Amino acid sequence: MISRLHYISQETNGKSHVENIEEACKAGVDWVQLRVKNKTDDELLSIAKEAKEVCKKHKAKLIINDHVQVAKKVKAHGVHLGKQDMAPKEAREILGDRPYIGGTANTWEDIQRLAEAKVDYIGLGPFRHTETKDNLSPVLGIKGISAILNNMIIEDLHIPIIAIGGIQVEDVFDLQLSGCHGVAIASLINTSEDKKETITEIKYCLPDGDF
Ligand code: TZP
Ligand code: MG
Repeated sequence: MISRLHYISQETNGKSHVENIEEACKAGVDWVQLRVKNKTDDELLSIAKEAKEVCKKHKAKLIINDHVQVAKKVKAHGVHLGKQDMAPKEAREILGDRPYIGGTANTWEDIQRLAEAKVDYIGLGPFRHTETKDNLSPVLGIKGISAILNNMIIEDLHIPIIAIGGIQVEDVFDLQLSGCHGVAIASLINTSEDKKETITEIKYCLPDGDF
């Protein structure tokens, strides 16, 4: 089951990935993407092992961004792959059938390629401008996202779409109304003064059921 709220970790507010993950789990997230940039392989593996323990304690799923071998070593629930990362089909061979494999799409062409590769979900964005990611692709807005979702209906493609990029609480209802399965959020949650309230508000705008 693909959750409707994907929490993305960051080092922010003087807190480590693992500290932020624990706070997010306590505040109600059940799907955590560990997104570590600019660390050594050893540092990443050690963070991933700790993140796994925290997620296990809170019964949250752990998805590793970019690093298929790390996902395999820590027995993560899945991996999220951008366009510069390993091809989803290769990741599937390494990880086997069970783990979730998600991919990033910025265009309709990306969606078609990821559908062909049989990913389990697609992160589609950026919805808005965001400082969280470098080298951002052009912003899609609600119009761009809706156009892509309409193409998916026409082509009979059924893959959960998770909108990403600069998402605020007030965007979530419109995104789910446009046909997105859910949302992926980093800074809104990581910088929130009251994570429980923020996460409750986000979840309130999303349907209960999973895909
Ligand atoms: N990919 C596209 S936008 C983005 C990623 C990883 C960052 C999302 O973070 P935020 O802080 O919710 O904009
Ligand atoms: Mg990546």
